[in-house]
Amino acid sequence: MNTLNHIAIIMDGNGRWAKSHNLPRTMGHKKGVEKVREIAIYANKLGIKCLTLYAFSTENWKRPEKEVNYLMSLPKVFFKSYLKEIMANNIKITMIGDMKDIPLEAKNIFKEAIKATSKNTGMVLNFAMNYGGQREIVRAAKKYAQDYKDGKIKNLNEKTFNNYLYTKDLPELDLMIRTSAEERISNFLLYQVAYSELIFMDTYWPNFKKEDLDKAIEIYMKRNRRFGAIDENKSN
Ligand code: V0D
Repeated sequence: MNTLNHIAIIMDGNGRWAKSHNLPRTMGHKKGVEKVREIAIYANKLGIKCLTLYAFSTENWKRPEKEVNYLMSLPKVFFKSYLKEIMANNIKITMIGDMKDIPLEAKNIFKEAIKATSKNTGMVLNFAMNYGGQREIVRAAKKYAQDYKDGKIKNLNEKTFNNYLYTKDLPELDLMIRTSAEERISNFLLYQVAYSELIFMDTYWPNFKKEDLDKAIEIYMKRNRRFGAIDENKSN
C-alpha cells in the first residue's frame, strides 16, 4: 500500500459539461464550485492531508472578460455558501499563486477565508489561483539566487530549492488527477509532480463523484511506486 497525503486535481470539463446541456459556460463553473465543496469534505473524511485544486491559471486571463469576471466571483459564492460547513469539518483553506493581479474584492475574500480557517487542523484545502508552474519556478529561482548571493544558503540542491516554492510547507505531492479526458499537465505543479502518480479520468468535473475519487485512490494504491529505484521484491 502506498501512503497518500497530498492529492492535486485539474478540474477540467466545466465548459464541455455546460455545452453538452446547452447551457452557458458559467453554469458549468457554478456546478464546479458545488463539486469543490463535495469533494473537499469527502477527501477530508478520508484522512487526506492536503488537496490542491487548480482554480485559475496564469493563462486563464486569455478567456473572455465576462467569463473571467464570473470566475472571480466564485470564491465569494463558495465562501458564503460553504464556510460554515468548512469550519464544521475543520478544513483549513490556503492559496498558492501570484495574488498580485487578482481583483481586490476576490483577494479580500481569500484573506477572509484563510484567516477564518487558519486554526483548523484537518485537511488543507489549497487553491491554486493565478498559478503557473513555470512562473513559480522562475520566482523561486530569483529568490534563491538572491539568498545565495547574500550567503543565506550554503548548498544548492533540490532540497534547499524546495524551500522557495509556494508549496514549501505542504506534503510531497503523491497523486495528480485530471478530469475530462485531456492528458496534459498544463503548467500545474511542474516541480512537485516529479514522482507523483498521474491519473486521467474521462468524467467532466461537474459530474465528478465521491466514487470517482474512490476509484482514483484505488488505482493509486495498486501502483508500484519506485521513485527511480528498482523493486527487488517484484520481477521488474
Ligand atoms: C472554476 C471548477 C472554488 C474549476 C471549480 C477564481 C474552475 C470552480 C473557488 C474558490 C473556481 C477559491 C478561493 C476560495 C474559495 C473558493 C474557485 C475559482 C474558480 C477562480 F477561497 N471554485 N473555484 N475559484 N471554479
